[in-house]
Amino acid sequence: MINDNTIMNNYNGTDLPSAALASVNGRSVYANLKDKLETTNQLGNWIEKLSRCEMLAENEVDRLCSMAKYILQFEENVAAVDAPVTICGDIHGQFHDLLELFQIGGPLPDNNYLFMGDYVDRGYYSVETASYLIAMKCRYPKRITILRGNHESRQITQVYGFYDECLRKYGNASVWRMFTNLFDFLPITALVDNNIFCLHGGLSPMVKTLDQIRTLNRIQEVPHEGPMCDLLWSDPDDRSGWGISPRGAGFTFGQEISEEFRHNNGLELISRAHQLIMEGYSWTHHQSLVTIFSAPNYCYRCGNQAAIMEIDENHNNQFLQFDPNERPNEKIINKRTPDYFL
Ligand SMILES: [Mn+2]
Repeated sequence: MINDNTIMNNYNGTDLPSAALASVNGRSVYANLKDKLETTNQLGNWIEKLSRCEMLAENEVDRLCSMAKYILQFEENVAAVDAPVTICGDIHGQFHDLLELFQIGGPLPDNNYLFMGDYVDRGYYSVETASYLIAMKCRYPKRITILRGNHESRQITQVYGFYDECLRKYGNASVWRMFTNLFDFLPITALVDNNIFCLHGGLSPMVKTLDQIRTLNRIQEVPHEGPMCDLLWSDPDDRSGWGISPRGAGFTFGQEISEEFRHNNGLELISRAHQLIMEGYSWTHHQSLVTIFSAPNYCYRCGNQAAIMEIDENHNNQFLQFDPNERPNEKIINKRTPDYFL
């Protein structure tokens, strides 16, 4: 649990929702039943609107982000998740493909989901994608976990599309500010049944144990270096040891580092996202680490499949692959797959 002083120092007390929704640690935080019903109805209406790819009004995003902050402040840096759960990788503003993902994986709240970050940038619908996932988090807080990716950052979103999209769709930067303030509250890693460690990027030379992650102050912009940065930016590599990352942040790490981290923390598997995979998923480091990428035909031109990983009660895994949800107005721009994407 992040400590209360940290939360209060970083928390803008004026935006607490008048009626928080859901229960936190089994305790109802609704002022009364009427508030609870109104909030539930409101979230239902927002989800319905968003599922038609219609964006929320600015004041609705404000309220939604306040609700989400209220819930996320109670989540730990290493969010505890129970199997069965479906684990998903990068989405990158491909909203129609996100709807396809829920078709393939099954709807909430009948299915549990864990998303490993990178909801915004690159695709045309970062606003709708972020709004939808955050609304689902508020509506079904125990059923969906949303981790932070390296793109859930003020600095990166100003370069790769989300900032411009907010400006274009809302006419000012306030919605971008609301979302990026909320991103500071997203948990940075998750642990499924104390066994499967999930995060966006990879390992850090400064992090040997999960307890070290638990002590980090995560309520901040993604730093340029250090453990929190590495967890969101690093990549596994075929070369052994720690290497300098071509991304300019985080590190590359070899198989023996994955094995050691797994052994020291009693882990069965490390699950991460962050890299384009043509088949949607890929095993590496002698099956100790899996990469999952859930944006099919990434950037509308990479020609890749997407995948999600279903983990059942006995920790058996099954991958579901899917192709883009075709839409006539988004033609394939370029078949060439770039060598490298951030
Ligand atoms: Mn990433």
